[in-house]
Amino acid sequence: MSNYRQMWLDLGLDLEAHDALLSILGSAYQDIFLSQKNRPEGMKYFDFVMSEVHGLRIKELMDAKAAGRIVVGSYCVFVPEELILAVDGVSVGLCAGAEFNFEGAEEVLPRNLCPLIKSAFGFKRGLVCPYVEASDIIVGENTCDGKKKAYEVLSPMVKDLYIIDLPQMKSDIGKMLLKGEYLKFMAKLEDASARKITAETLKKGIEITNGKRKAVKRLADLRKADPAPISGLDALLVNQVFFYDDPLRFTASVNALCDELEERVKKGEGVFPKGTTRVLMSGCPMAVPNWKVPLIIETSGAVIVGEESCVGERGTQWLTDVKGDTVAELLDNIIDRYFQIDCAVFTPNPSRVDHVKDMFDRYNAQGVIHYSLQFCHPYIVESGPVEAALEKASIPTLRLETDYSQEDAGQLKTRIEAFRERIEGK
Ligand code: BJ8
Repeated sequence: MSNYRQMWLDLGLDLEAHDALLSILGSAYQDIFLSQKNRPEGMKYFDFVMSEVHGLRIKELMDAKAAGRIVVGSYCVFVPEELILAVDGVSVGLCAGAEFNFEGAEEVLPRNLCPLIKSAFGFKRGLVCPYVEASDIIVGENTCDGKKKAYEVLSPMVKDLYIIDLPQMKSDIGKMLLKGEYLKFMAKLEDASARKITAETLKKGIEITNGKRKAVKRLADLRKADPAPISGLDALLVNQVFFYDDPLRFTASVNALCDELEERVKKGEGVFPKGTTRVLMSGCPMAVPNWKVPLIIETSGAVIVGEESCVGERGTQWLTDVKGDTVAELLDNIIDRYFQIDCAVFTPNPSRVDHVKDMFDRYNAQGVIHYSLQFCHPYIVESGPVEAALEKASIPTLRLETDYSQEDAGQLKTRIEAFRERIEGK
């Protein structure tokens, strides 16, 4: 990584703070991922991506910029990657999952705010995130109140913050709003990139994005097997890398991993013994390096077999229809696809419970762990009705609310172990 110091300086990073972040990230990765037993060989690619997450990948972004392509950073799965690819742009996810420089974040934001937002601000104010600094446009969106208002504070700190207004109800008017906003976003991308979106470029963008989604769906399907051929931690990592790797290389690497996992399933090989208690995660997204709860679960005698989350199936389960000969037709397909995302900012949001139940059945899960980040009102409030609906359907459910600190790790472990014992009927 030392080869990249000049690049980081050119991006304006604070090298001392950045070194500290890399060292925390590196040792957490070593402890959590590299110490797992019986990992698939195919995870080596993702280990490499993570070891170069601020190195080679950033160099690729800088090379893309030098070749005249734009880099578009975003914080939400409502930002359509298809449109960014249609102007030959590079899409990167910017959400942050570490308790880093919260003091800096709390100088401009309230303490009682979701850690995901505080983390993004901590990274920005601490000048440690090369993805933020490399982005030509940062796209915010009107989802939860925390993000919506925080973008107002972020605006003067970045060179070009573009906000997409999003509907909060799945109504006809809501869909029209989404269409109007995506049309405006297309114009913004065309202007920033000096490229025109055509039916051909949009179709290509849809196909590339669908390719990623199909690959992670293939990975998800393999997790139905008992024994599970891959840990929940490794599967989460793949879903996290989804947001910033080169899309074609990512798709090829996930498919290569799946080829290997298919062999494992055929031979009845897994990462945990057959019969290990299987849980489904549901709730807030887990951005890199937020691995706390999955690590506790998978070191407490259970295996995670799916994620109903935006870093997981909520973000990837729908494909965009590629049929259509005009930009207008293809854009309608994009709107149809994104309007299905059942984020808790929508009211009401009944399809989410249906999806959790469906995933519970599909992945042969035995319990659901609902994960809310502290102060995330949409998911915390929704977790009550979700738990009630699941328990009514005889699905054991545990509701957790936590942050990015390690302070509650012991308490979480006790609760998760008790939940596993409940599932096992002990
Ligand atoms: S579509 S889940 S990515 S908004 S955790 S910042 S909701 S207070 S991230 Fe999300 Fe888009 Fe929805 Fe998905 Fe707010 Fe909650 Fe924090 Fe959140």
